[in-house]
Amino acid sequence: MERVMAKSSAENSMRKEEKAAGNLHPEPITGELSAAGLHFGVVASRFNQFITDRLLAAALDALERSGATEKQIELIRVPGSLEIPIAAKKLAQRGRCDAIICIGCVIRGATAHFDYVCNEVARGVQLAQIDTGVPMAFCVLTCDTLEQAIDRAGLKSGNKGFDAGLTAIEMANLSRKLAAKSIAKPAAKSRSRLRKSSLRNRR
Ligand code: INI
Repeated sequence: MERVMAKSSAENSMRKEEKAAGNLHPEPITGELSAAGLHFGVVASRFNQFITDRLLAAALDALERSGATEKQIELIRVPGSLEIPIAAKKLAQRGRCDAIICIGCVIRGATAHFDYVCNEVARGVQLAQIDTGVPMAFCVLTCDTLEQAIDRAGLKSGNKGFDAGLTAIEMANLSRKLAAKSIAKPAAKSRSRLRKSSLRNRR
């Protein structure tokens, strides 16, 4: 009985919170998942290539399924993950890429080297995208074991390369929208539907 009362009081307070949230429903600005008209860079590391090749294949698959052709993609190879940020930054500075996918795989060894490589590649890619304004999808696996890496390159945990491909497409489109002076408003029909639902909520 006590549990039932507690549940209904929790439901009531949730309903009150929903009401308090008001009637504002701003239309979010998002990037589409279409590669049409976009240009992509891919920087892939050769270290642990058994894994990075699988991430690369999945990233390219995501681009292709979203409508990209070979002409829209530039592939750069670097020796290890530590070299990804400089290559990605230089590629971005050439001015052609709408987004860049950074692919690497770091696997923990017996020394502290792993930590240095992981920290620096993450920091480097983040700095590169902030400095250049070109979105960079971070697809550098940082794993304790080879098994964890395999799981993330097409086995139990999906393929992070595919996810990175989609992220690059979405961010490339979003970036173009945000760079434009004006952003297209949502279609008139959906705006009026929004207004009606907000009026209904007010009653
Ligand atoms: N690079 C990787 O991409 N993954 C690793 O696991 C790795 N380990 O473990 O050493 C690695 N090291 C190389 C590093 O990225 C540089 O290429 C190298 O230090 C030369 O600058």
